Amino acid sequence: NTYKTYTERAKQHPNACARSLFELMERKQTNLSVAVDVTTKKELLSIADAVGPFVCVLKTHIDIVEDFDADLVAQLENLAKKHDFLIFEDRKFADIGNTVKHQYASGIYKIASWSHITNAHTVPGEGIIKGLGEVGLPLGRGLLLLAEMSSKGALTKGSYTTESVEMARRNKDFVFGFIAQQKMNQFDDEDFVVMSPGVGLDVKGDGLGQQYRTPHQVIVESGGDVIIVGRGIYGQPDQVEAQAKRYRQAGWDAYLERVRIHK
Ligand code: UP6
Repeated sequence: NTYKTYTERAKQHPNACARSLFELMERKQTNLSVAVDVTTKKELLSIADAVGPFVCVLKTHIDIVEDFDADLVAQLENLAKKHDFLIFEDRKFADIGNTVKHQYASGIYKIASWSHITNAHTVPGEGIIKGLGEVGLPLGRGLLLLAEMSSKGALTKGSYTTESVEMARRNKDFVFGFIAQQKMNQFDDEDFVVMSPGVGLDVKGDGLGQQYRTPHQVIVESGGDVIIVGRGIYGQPDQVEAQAKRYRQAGWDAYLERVRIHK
């Protein structure tokens, strides 16, 4: 399935969140997700508006925004409609089921009410998926599991990764994919979406453990589906739109190459 077109995968996919994602990727011809890791409402909205036309998914870390308010969420939702993208709050839940249930639905952020996609570590075991699912499933939300991290020395490897994939297999109603560095599909009947962070065209790292690969390495060589790019795009404020176009093109060219090679 990794080597099929996004359209073919949209037609066959059992998960509604994955279906709408694949359809929108094909419609907008983009497999780019921008990570907008900025700390003010104004910057977040202005970058989201600038990159909106070029992304399939806008990734947020909502808890770093200093002047967060309900209006920010309303405006983000408007931009998602205007530009046709999904919102992914990169919350990286990591607690027991009962706690994450509250963290997902309640508090100041009420993530489940506005974020189409969120993610979770598998450290606590499968209860974390059950807890988040109680909140997210009735709302039609989708969950990604962190099967592999991009950073140097990450412990997400070996049996941790394979057991995370097993957890996803047992919870396909809610879990539609992974944050990972390579494709995770093993069987003909499974089609997990892999979103890969740690993507950059100009630098190899950030001095704090982040490791970057190119869109070609991620999509063609490793079988990832969505490239997640943060500082490579918003790093220079006067180049946000130009960089978004550049990464969108690099990601889409890589996807077309992958489909061509495996035809
Ligand atoms: N992220 C990673 N690596 C992971 C998981 N998530 O970098 O394994 C997230 C970071 C950040 C983004 O939290 O939001 O992806 C990467 O940003 P960057 O392109 O600026 O390094």
